[in-house]
Amino acid sequence: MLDAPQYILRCFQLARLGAGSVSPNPMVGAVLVYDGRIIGEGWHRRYGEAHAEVNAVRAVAQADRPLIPQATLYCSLEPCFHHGKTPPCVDLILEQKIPRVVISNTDPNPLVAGQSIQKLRNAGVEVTTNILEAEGQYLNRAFFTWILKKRPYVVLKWAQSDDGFIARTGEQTAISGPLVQRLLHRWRSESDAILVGTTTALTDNPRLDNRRYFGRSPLRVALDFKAKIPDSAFLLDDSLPTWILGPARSSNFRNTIFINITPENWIPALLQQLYESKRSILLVEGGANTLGQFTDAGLWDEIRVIQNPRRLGAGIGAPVVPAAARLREEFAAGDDTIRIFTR
Ligand code: AOF
Ligand code: ZN
Repeated sequence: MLDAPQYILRCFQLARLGAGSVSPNPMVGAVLVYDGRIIGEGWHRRYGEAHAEVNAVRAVAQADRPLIPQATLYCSLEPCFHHGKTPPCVDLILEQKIPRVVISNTDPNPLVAGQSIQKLRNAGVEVTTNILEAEGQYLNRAFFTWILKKRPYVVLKWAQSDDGFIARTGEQTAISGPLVQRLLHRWRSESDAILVGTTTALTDNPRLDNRRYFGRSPLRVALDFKAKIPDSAFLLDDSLPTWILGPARSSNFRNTIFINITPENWIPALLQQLYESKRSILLVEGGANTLGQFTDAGLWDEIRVIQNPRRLGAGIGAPVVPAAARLREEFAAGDDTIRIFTR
């Protein structure tokens, strides 16, 4: 098992290719190895479509097919046990007579939850588990939260100046540089929903779409308890699926839904609605008041702070990173430094 970590790392790389396309499913990668050579690899590409293991087996060349019953299957997640949108991967492994399986994470989905590992072992398959388990959990932190807490994974994001301001008061203020703009749109493409408060909707008139990266745009969500967002705002242009938390408007909308949630307790109510509509990652883009409500309620899983070296001198103060936050990643993009905290 000395080689196990490198093949599991390869599974993680493959899994990551599903980012933005598979939620609320996990990102999963699988690699088939015979005698130190990868003979097949695959990943879960799109929600509702084939699982990683199926794609790895399909990828094996005709000439290598006879090697499958002597190969080792590496999976970033325990193979599934259930008939979901696809047949159980555990049965595929038994049909293909794969003799050894190496897994990073046990699948926390109650429909799986160790049952596949047991079934494989009962059938005489050699199973090794928990290889790079912490790394696997970090990769699929949104999925683990979704399954175990039955709510979306909440990501708070803001950009701040060197002197700790997120904007000049009352005007749209560019804080971070062009490379970060692209990264932000990548984050949007990997989120299922994106939220702003009323003040941000009014001062920035944001589109909240993904137009600077590949892939999809998330569901747009805006707080509008007092119906202050003007009809001319991009958020009310009906161009993308949008939830407005506030009173209904009279026009004919096709993509825009008005949700009457009471301003007290709106965060758990919104998270519940997102959960029920199978949206597993919520990105909160501001502003300070809305971000602060999430930190005050303790309802956050991750915080991404973009730090720019310029000074603003005055403006709206950045939210405070809560004491429970733990720095997980730090990297530069142009002049900006990005820090990712989890709990
Ligand atoms: C695997 N390999 O690549 C993935 C798995 O609705 P379905 O059929 O797509 O099933 C979704 C569940 O299957 C998901 O909640 C998780 O437990 C597991 N995902 N399992 O063996 C994969 N994506
Ligand atoms: Zn499966």
